[in-house]
Amino acid sequence: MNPGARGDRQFGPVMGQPVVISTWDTGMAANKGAWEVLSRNGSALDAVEAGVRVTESTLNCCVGLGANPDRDGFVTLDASIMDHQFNCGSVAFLERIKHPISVARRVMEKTPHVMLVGVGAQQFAVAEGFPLEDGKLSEEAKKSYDQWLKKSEYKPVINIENTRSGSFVAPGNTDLADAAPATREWANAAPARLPNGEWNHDTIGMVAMDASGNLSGSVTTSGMGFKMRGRLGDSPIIGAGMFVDNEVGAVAATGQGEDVIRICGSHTVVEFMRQGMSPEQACKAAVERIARIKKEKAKDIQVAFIAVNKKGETGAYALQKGFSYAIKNNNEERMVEVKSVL
Ligand code: SD4
Repeated sequence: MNPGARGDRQFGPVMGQPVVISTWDTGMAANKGAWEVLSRNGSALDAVEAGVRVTESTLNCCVGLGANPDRDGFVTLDASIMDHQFNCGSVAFLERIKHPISVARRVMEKTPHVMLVGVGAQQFAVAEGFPLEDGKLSEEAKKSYDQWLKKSEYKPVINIENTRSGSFVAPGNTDLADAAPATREWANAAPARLPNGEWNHDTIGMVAMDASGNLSGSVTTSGMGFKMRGRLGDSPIIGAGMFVDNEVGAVAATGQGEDVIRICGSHTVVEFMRQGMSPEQACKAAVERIARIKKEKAKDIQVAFIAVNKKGETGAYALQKGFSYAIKNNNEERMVEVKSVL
């Protein structure tokens, strides 16, 4: 069978038409970084690494070492990367390393493994020559952490795992009014929205197609601000936060990782595209699945997917209004407002 054929639908590479898309406004600068590679006929893999490194290098609430810490005051980073041949690598719960995406790539290229976490990931990074940074919070992160500490009345909660509601709660939401105190505390530990009212996430997820028609994807994040220590989201989990099948398409997710993991989100979007849906339709179908699962609680969270298919068509869908993605190709460089289920 033609390797590009799936059922009655053909996915041929679009030679010479590179494209890169990435999540949220910070995607504009990240796309520029990726474009430097793509416009010189570089690989999609190099592009998605270079692109999100731009975001890792800038001050951002939710990406890189300047980001908001966990509830114990430490910045812990997650990242994953995948190429057009199912090679993939990820790091999670990584501390004091500036470029987790590049460590993820080394995991992919230099170890027989896919995923390294915590101290082991850090040891590997240092052995590979990545500098160990000082671990101090950025001024901005320190301010928001101090503010969060005041309101959270943080204290360790016993058996919190047994009481979790599975949903972060927006400020003012009374759904948990009757819940066990520990449940409410856990909800407060990782607010759905930051003090300025914005959603508590700003992951950079990026997918790209290069001039040879090959696809790759990357994600890098500090996860949810003020999360429980040790919490991982979807971003480092291949198939949840990001997935690439070079015969079909590439997908990245942002938003509340727990609910992306629940449906193996990015892989699910790829499979919908394999069935013939456009990138937007496929992202929509996955978001609708999350909405069905979450029922009433869907209004308290945000989840979104971005996707590119083998024809270089792009699309996205979000659960809530307000999500946008950045696109760059030979013809355009702009933000795209994304439709939402709610
Ligand atoms: C996570 N999806 O850790 C990532 C980052 C994010 O809300 O967007 N957080 O769940």
